[in-house]
Amino acid sequence: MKIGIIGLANSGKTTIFNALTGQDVPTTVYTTTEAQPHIGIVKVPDERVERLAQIYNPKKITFATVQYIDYLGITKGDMEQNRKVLEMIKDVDAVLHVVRVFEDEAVVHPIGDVDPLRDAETVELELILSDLDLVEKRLQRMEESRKRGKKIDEKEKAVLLKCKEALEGEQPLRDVEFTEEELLALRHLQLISLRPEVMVLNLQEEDLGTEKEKQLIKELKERFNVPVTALSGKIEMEIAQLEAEEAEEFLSDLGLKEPAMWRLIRLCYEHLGLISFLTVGKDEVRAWTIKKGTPAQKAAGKIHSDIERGFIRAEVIAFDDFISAGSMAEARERGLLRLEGKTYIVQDGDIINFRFNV
Ligand SMILES: Nc1nc2c(ncn2[C@@H]2O[C@H](COP(=O)(O)OP(=O)(O)O)[C@@H](O)[C@H]2O)c(=O)[nH]1
Ligand SMILES: [Mg+2]
Repeated sequence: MKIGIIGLANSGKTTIFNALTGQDVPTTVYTTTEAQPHIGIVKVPDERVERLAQIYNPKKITFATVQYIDYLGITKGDMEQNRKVLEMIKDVDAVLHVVRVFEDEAVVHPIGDVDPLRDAETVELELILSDLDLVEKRLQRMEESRKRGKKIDEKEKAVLLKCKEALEGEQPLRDVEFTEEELLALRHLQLISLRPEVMVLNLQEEDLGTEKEKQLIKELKERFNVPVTALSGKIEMEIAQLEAEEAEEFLSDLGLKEPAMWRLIRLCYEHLGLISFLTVGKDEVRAWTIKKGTPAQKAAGKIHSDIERGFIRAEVIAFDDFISAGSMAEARERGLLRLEGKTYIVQDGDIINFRFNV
């Protein structure tokens, strides 16, 4: 899974990137213009994988991973610059939109003062304008082709017009209903407002867990129709640099249950409708990410296209059933191991052994 971090300059994107990845990229109080995006890959915490690794003691343990990309801020009214920023994250599965709530005189605000709702609106509008520009240019090119006597794809044109209308009404494309076919026709444009989004409010420590936090979350949720969560980027970045034991102590002092690193991954997983299935063995214990509702044969393709092609059956057991049985042999004995066909819908935490023939 790939997640792109966006927001205004100095909203705390890089700070939160550090918190999410445990990296230590320098942050600045002035607006940066550096050319390189920051990229961090982190494992998706999964107790099931750890438990299975204890049982199998495999040569290799592989967690599902998330890749975060942090680049420059979105600038109000600067389409050219914004396009450069968005170009960098156009193939992400989800967008993490950082909104500044923290007050700090030393940290310049690009619009002058701290106003979360206005800032979020500003960024959302820039995403919409950027998409509108792409859609209009594409329509123009199609029209030119048509004039030159070429046949154009009428289906694509229809869906582009549908996008244009929504975008002109300042509606992000993620709020528009599209058929699978329409989405396919749009795919090559890699429109950013089509991506699922999670909003993160970057609070100062004193505001954590307060009425102010609750109120803001409610307000932004209602306004933007996306999941909204809050954290203190600065604190979370410190936590991410600590050893596990120290981090736990620090968290409980602050009244937090877990680091934002975990909470945000879970939120994105839920919001994107992602689940994991597991494979086990002496060589490797591994988690694989799929979309909820994926049938067994397609899930097999995650591992290898040969397994998908030559799919015969899936031997499946739920993680909890496996743990209660204690071993595969015992699970088989108790009839907990099921043989499923290619249309079986894989469930979160299924341990699967694919039988295939190529
Ligand atoms: N007081 C305070 N400062 C923060 C917080 N998060 C980030 N900053 C500071 O704001 C400045 C800009 O942060 P940065 O992460 O570089 O913002 P970016 O431009 O969005 O990447 C840095 O000086 C950070 O230390 C926070 O939660 N509280
Ligand atoms: Mg930055």
